[in-house]
Amino acid sequence: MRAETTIAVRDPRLEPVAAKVRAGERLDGADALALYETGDLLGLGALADAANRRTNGGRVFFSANQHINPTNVCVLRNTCVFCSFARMPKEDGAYTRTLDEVYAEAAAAAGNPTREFHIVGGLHPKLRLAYYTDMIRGLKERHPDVRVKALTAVEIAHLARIERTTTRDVLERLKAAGLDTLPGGGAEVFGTAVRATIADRKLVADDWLRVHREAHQMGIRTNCTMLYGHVETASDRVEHLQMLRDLQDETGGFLTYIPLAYHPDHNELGEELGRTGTATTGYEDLKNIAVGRLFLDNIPHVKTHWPMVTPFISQIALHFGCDDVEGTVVYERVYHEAGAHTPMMLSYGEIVRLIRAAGREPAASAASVSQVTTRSLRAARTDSTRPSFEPKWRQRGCLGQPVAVHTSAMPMP
Ligand code: V47
Repeated sequence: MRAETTIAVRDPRLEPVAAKVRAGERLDGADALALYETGDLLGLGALADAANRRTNGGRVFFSANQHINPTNVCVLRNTCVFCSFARMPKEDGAYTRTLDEVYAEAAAAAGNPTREFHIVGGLHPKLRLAYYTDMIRGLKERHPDVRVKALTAVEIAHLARIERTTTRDVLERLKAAGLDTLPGGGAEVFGTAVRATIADRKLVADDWLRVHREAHQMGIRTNCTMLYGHVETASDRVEHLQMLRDLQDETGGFLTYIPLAYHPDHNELGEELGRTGTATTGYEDLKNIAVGRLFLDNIPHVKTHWPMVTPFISQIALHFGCDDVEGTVVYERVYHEAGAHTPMMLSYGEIVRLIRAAGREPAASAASVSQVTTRSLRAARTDSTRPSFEPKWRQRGCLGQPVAVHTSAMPMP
């Protein structure tokens, strides 16, 4: 008897969903809605845990990474009302790093196990594409073993506008400079009503998806996200996940899904909702991990973002369908300016300890990693006209054993 046949759910509405999960069948939108609406968190978690173990066993991936936010100047400062990070060019606290300052910040990677720079920032009205291509080239020269995950689809589209060129051209020039992967930010919630409320002038859903499609077609793997816990409904969440799943069916290029917990401090939306000082609840955080795992059956990894939900919720998420933990981070501004009370960084050893203490294994050999396949990854491999997304990576960790694997920083073959 397979382990998952024993999963018990208390909510009768979950029974048909549980039957599909046991049989390895795809869930539809109505199933996802039932999962979001259930009060049976433990039943939901058990289903997601079973689905995760089927794909990833007990392995938990993480990336020894360093976040870099080169500028907080952003033309969307007054319209993305959920954001506490952005500033107008002349506003108090506005900053833009020179390349030398970025290299000085990145120098922390030397002598550390860092294997990925995660670079996101505001939409600066004057910074040209050359600033970013020079930055990536300079980082690669100084840290040849560190991969670069940089610029959300929103930033790519902004650069295309400034340069009067296409997003495809921007991606090509970034890739030539050494860009490895794209982060999943800027997706927020795709539904037009929600987007009009929280991010009125931001890149629309179809364009966000188009940039990721273009990246995938070029062999650049990307992540995807959903910002939850503000004005969105369960139906909005399901619609958002459906759009991600559809693109993944088409391209197979998403590597990791990361639900991002909205933080209401120091932003207009938080004040309007009267929620300054509070964030999402652990219940919602775990639910979003679990539904992501169950509905996004074609995206190999689901990541918990400990700076937003706390390291301890992240640890519990490992039993709710999650197989990937945000990395060491080092220093970041986007969530901490919005009220995240978590540490700015976790050490490599602390992340390993969190994972091991949850009874999971922060280790993967190249052989076990190559077993990570999904329906779409298999499909991608059989279509010779598309880039192959076969994983080929592994990392030897600082503890002298193969411990950490960079799901979000996987190099292309
Ligand atoms: O798109 C902004 C979010 C995102 C707030 O790909 C906020 O591995 C909560 O791209 N409360 C940018 N969230 C971050 C991002 C990211 C993060 C983690 C992992 C990855 C990855 C990518 O930060 C934005 C937005 O959704 N954000 N403000 C806020 N007040």
